[in-house]
Amino acid sequence: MKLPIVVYPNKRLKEISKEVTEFDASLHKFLDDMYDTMIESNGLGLAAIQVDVAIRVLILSIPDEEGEQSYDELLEVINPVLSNMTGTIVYQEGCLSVPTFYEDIERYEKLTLTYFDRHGKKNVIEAEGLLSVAIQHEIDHLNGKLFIEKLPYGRRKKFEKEYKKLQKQKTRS
Ligand code: Y12
Ligand code: CO
Repeated sequence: MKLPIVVYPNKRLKEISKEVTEFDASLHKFLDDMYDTMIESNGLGLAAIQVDVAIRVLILSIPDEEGEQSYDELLEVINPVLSNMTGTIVYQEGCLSVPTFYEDIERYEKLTLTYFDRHGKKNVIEAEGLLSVAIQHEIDHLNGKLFIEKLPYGRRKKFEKEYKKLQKQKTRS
């Protein structure tokens, strides 16, 4: 079931999400709904707060070399912790909660992610490149941060002006 996506500047996106303690059927149903929401919205990643649930859950579906997203490659990440961050990478990021806008953002190039899966099993993976960028983008959501907050002052001002203009156009049509 596709869930409604919370869109900037909704204040809910600023909330700090809480740790998951129960790895039960209701969490599994919620993860399935998050997947439907992300795929039907053409997303690569989604955090729970983007569908108005403030828990430390995110999902990622990074396309393969052919640009295909497969359910087998889906990463369900619960209570994530980052370590061993090294290097820098600049990537043009987008977000389903900030529709239509893509901005160059600097992130760590490589990192280690420790997390729990839907059954409460602990996993540790190494990530680099696009996966590393996407993990950092989604963990920022769990801490109430959006990628646009990383923009320098001038670019942020320009973004706010263009975003407001676009919202006005949308309400008129
Ligand atoms: C690299 C950088 C950031 C991420 C985080 C996940 N971001 C997304 O999944 C963004 C999706 C997105 C989808 C949009 O919709 C379409 O393309 C149809 C979009 O454009 C509009 O809403 C008009 C903007 C963002 C992952 C990897
Ligand atoms: Co986002």
